[in-house]
Amino acid sequence: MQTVLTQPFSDQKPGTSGLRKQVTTFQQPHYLQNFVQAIFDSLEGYQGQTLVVGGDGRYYNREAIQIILKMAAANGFGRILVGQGGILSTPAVSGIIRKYQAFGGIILSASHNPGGPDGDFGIKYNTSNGGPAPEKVTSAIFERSKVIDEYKILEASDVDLDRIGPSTLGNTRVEVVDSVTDYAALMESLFDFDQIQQFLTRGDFRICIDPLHAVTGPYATAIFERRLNAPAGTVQNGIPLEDFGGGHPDPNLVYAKDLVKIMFGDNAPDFGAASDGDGDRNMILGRNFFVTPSDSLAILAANATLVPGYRQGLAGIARSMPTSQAPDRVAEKLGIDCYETPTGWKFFGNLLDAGKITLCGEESFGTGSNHVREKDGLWAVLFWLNILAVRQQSVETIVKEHWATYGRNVYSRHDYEGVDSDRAHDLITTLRGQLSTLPGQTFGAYTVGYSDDFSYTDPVDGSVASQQGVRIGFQDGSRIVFRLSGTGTQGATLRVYLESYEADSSKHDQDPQVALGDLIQLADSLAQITAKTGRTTPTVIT
Ligand code: G16
Repeated sequence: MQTVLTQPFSDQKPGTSGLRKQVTTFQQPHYLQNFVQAIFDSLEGYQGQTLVVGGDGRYYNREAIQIILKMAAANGFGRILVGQGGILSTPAVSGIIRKYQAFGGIILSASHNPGGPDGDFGIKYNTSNGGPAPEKVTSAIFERSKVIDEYKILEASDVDLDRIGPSTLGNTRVEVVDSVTDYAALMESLFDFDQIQQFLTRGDFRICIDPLHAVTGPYATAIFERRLNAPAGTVQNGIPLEDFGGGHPDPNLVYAKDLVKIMFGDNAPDFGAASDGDGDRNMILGRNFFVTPSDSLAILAANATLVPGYRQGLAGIARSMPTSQAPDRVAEKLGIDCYETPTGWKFFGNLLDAGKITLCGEESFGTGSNHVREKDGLWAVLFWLNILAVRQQSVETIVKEHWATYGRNVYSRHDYEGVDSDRAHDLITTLRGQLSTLPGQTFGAYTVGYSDDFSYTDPVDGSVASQQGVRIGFQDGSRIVFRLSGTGTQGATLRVYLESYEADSSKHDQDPQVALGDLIQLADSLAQITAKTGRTTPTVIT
């Protein structure tokens, strides 16, 4: 065992979901090692315990895993479970931590950010409930990273990550496990696979699944093509590649372009879905039809009792603050609580552990439940397919019937990526300065009802998260939310979330960009987006 002297790096503050940086940053000598040691130094009681390790297969995954295995062994973990080839999706890690009662897990991914030598890499720690470390743990890791002066690592040859089975590293047992088996079994315990299989093999309902050359490739192929017998070729772009084939593994209408072309083309399949780099996000499409993630959560909640794993009903649901209020309407009708949390899956953990919620989701293409403590892309796809197999209607019909019942929360997010960081912070600071004067002011058809910087008090442990996004709510129920992304690695990304409510079903077919036109202009003038960022149009609209 070696103890290596090191010096702290000042930039190891975890963001919305772990530490994300460019690969070249992680490749600096000691950079990854410092952060891993800072994680271990912030934990107590892991000697002899089990650690789960896996990543999304992006460039630098294998090298990072070898370093982490040797450090975990040197630091005294008793057993390490690692995915074959270093591959484990984020929800699969969460499930494995829970199933094997591990102490925690380390996930290597920069999620939807591009990969490759010039792309991004990331690392995050998950606790024994299978969920992302809460803020008090990530803060402790950051504090430790600022003063760290040594780390421990074993001098040993690399573990063969491709061969399933046990080996040893010093006194630590390392088990290379199949990446898919446990996850697929968990899915089969929640959904009616026989009914979905019949539905997919009948010949009149075609699906197309696009893992975007990222981690869900092997999971999707095993579940859809082998277990559910969907035709070969149902899964496209299914081989995980270190650079995701040069693409951007972000399941939205801009980056999932192969799938969008098929689903909005002639003779389109009935259902399409994509997932992101590490398999926790999902995008759901019908034939020529896009389902917003906020609507998707609302529809899953409204139809949950059609699915075996949720037949007993829901304890409650939760959504992140910028997510549309469509799920709130379903919760109200079901007579259950709907919690509003800050952006970041880690904020759902306590609510799930306390049994206060069963389903949760975010506008950022994330949906999940109490089956694990991460959002889960393929779970959402299977949930939709189970509902479709029961209801025997198209995706579009199901969404439109939902709107007819609950009204439509018309929604869009405008992202301005790669904005100069100082300018972006100045924009938010200026907005914060106006918050007290906005209520009561009228802008065209909109009168401000409230304006604040969202603050959340966790109902389970009382912890407070403040400055989580500027909200401006209007008297007619419309909203504009501004916040800076916590997952980007270059400059700043300004996110503007726009929402209005339309009860009249004769207006439900309107293009959201048209329906939200006045709010979009108002957002620009209130925040001076063009003047402060120099941008006239968003980089990505979803
Ligand atoms: C992460 C978090 C999500 C969050 C998303 C976007 O997702 O887990 O909770 O909604 O980032 O965050 P931001 O708006 O700060 O960029 P992922 O899929 O990147 O891990």
